[in-house]
Amino acid sequence: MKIVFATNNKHKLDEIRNILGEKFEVLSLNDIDCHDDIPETGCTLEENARQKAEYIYNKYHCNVFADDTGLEVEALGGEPGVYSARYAAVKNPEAESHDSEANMTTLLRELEGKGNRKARFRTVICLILTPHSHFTLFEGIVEGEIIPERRGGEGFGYDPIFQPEGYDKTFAELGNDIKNTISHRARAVAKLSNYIKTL
Ligand code: ITT
Repeated sequence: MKIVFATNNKHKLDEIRNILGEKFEVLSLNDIDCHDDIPETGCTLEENARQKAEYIYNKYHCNVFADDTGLEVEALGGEPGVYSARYAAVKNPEAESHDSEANMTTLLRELEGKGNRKARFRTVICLILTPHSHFTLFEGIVEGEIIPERRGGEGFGYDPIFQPEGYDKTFAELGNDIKNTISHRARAVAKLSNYIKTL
């Protein structure tokens, strides 16, 4: 089955292809020649995932899913959450959006002096299959904590400072093979894959 993953993030695309294996032919936005700046203006992960999937469905009428992911830190009332990609820019308008180093620096600064470092990654996937335009949402969560310094060279985004519960290594140290079996995205994708199998 061919399905478009509506993302501009190459790391996410590689992860999903790895997790879904041979069962699906996952096409990127590049593969369908879509170079649009897809709006992501929702106030929740659910709204953003739906907005991205509907944008592609309405324009190309193809099977599509989109995800939105946020890092939710308990002591910061769930921040950066839906602002995860642009956290540094939210706190400092001169900072760039999608700058992982700046985002991590900002988060570590916000957490300075706070005893509670509990956090979770939450992914929401929105799936739309032809010929119907209704959508289905899938959620995946991994609990963990934010460590005070970066560790590890794999993964992307906040991976060097996120240590999943039950492990003494960060996602960036554990590497993609382990991350892809326990991560927020892997859990949401497993639900999506099971759902499609039942159709
Ligand atoms: P698209 O919207 O094009 O899919 P994005 O990079 O904006 O790509 P998200 O909005 O889903 O992706 O994610 C927001 C940010 O959260 C992202 O830029 C990363 O910094 C971070 N992030 C997402 N998934 C992550 C993961 O598995 N590990 C570490 N950080 C992650």
